[in-house]
Amino acid sequence: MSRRLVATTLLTVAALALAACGDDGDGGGGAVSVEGAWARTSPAMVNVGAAYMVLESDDGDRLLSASVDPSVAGKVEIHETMMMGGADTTMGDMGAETTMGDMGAETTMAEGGGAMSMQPIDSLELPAGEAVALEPGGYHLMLLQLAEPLESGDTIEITLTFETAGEQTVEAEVRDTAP
Ligand SMILES: [Cu+2]
Repeated sequence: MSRRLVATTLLTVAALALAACGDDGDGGGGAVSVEGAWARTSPAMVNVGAAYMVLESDDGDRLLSASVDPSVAGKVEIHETMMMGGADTTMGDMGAETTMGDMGAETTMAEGGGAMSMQPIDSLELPAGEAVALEPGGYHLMLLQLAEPLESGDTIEITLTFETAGEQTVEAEVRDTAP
């Protein structure tokens, strides 16, 4: 009995050690795949921007937060975009700090009728093996308190914090339109 217990313990330790190695960042293990990261150019009068990418985790994970250097933006939030039913719902429950810029950046997407609104979410679930797209009109990373407008051709570094995979830094190209 006790010998089996020891063997099990050793196996567990070995598995943990392997998992830890995988996290060291060579793309194996629990790393989340990040594809096609880009950020939209921001109009000069607006101090918020948005970044997009496709995330996929083999084993399932959760995006907890994102950040950028203070020289890019003061704060990054995970947002989801929602279709609003009525035409008179526009500015309702948005924080004063994000209001104008968010509306400017996002209402252009609402051409099919109906107003769009967005709100911060605490985290973004990444089901195992399922690509989760952050894209215009859907989930996105909101860059608040931009230090300078995002201009086409710029590249910004975004650090993503995942529940399991930990921190991963990606480069996002600033573009006028989706790649
Ligand atoms: Cu947003």
